Amino acid sequence: TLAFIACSEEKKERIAMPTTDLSKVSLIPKPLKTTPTNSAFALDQFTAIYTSKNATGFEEVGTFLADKLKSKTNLTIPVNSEGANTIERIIYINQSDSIDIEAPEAYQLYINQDSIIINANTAEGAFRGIQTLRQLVPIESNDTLALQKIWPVPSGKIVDNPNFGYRGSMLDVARHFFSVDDVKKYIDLLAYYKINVLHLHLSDDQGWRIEIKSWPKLTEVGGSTEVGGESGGFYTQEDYKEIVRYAAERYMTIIPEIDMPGHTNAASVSYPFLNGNGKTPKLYEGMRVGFSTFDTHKDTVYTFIDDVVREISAITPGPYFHVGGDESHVTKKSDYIYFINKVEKIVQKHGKRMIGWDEVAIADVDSTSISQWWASEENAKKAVDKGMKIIISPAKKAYLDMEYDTLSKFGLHWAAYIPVDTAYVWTPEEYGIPVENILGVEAPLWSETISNIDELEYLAFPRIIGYSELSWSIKENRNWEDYKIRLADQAPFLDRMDVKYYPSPLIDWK
Ligand code: TNX
Repeated sequence: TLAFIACSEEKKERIAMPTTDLSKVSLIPKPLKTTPTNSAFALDQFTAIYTSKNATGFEEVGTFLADKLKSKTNLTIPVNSEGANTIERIIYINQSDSIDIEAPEAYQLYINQDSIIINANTAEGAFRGIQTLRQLVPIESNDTLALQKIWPVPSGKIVDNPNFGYRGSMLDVARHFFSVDDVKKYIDLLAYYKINVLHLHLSDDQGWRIEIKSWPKLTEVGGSTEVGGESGGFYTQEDYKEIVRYAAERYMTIIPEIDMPGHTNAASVSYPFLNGNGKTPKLYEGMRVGFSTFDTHKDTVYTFIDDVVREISAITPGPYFHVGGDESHVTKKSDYIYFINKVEKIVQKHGKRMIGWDEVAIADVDSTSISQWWASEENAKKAVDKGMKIIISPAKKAYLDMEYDTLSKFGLHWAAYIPVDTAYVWTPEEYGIPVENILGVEAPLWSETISNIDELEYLAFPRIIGYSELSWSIKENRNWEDYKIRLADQAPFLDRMDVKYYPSPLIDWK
């Protein structure tokens, strides 16, 4: 038995023992069910990881865990090593068909004194489970109670499964471009909080950000600018594939968005035949919305769109293609409907499900298409009437580009000021959209006012952590007073990851 478990209360206080009460660890998102047994597993140099070997992906999950534990504790924990006779404690990551909840992302975590067992139906579930384990490992080792350093992990059982299968974030790389490395850093942080979708807003009036081999001027011309006149940028298809691969390694789906028929100035500057607003398109570096449109009547416009959707779909393993469809203020309503109807067919032809901002529900869209609700309740209702699934992204609650308050360094406030509590205290199921229609929650980060990763992090963190809990944890497990303490405890992780989060005065940061 480990000495530290038996040590006196007095001694515990003196050495500031990390808790052995599993229900007291600051986990985000909060798991479905936690049962503490008030002892601990001593993570140390005599620990090894073993995984199912015949089930796809489990060994990689084990290796991912070992890497993250290495950077947190500097321990080198072997994965599936044979004949290691110094091993005293084992972390098992198993494929199992007999866990309490049958679902792709469900997992069960048992922490005992000499073993940790993570059981999941799929490697995806195991991956979510190891994020919980990463959060359970204390930052500081205990150096006084054994000869070796130990990181005590409180014992007990966790049964977990997400409330929503779609837990998303959107990044606007069009208004300002963000490098592949920036996107990877963001993906890493999102994955730690179990977010499983990253929607990339790849085109807008100010920039076109993805290489299309059959239409090279899109990036040569349309990719050359951004808001404020800086130099823009774009992803080559190889860059994009690398983002997709990196996300997939973290069981995260990338959703590409090509916004149309509005928000298309950059495309129309590159190929003026696309333009339908009657003016000569010029590169645009401002922040206005709603002035551009494709010419919805030309066959060549649809040939162009077919090429774009085909090339992007071919390098996108996920099931979705987002066509934007928002704020097409200079497209006639009948033209808009005609356009969305045609584009939906193109998306389907290339094997994807169409997603559009809530306006697309005014067209004759299919029930298999998805509406992303951001503003209009009337459009949300239309989508429900059409049997569509809906992604919940209300601007007043879930827009990461809204200012925290009047002192905010970045952001806009056309929808609302969104302090950290407002971002967290709401219920996706309480907007009158039937639960069966809700696919999940997504928090969009528009980038008119941010141009580098530090500024991105200022707007996204800490609010995105709250959206992770809003989409993963059930309502009964969410509570602001409890959450704000758990959020404060994220500071050491965020600091270690060099995240320039907004230090909200509502939180008593550690
Ligand atoms: C509205 S939300 C937009 C974006 C802007 C954003 C700024 C939506 C579908 N369209 O074009 O970037 O507001 O907050």
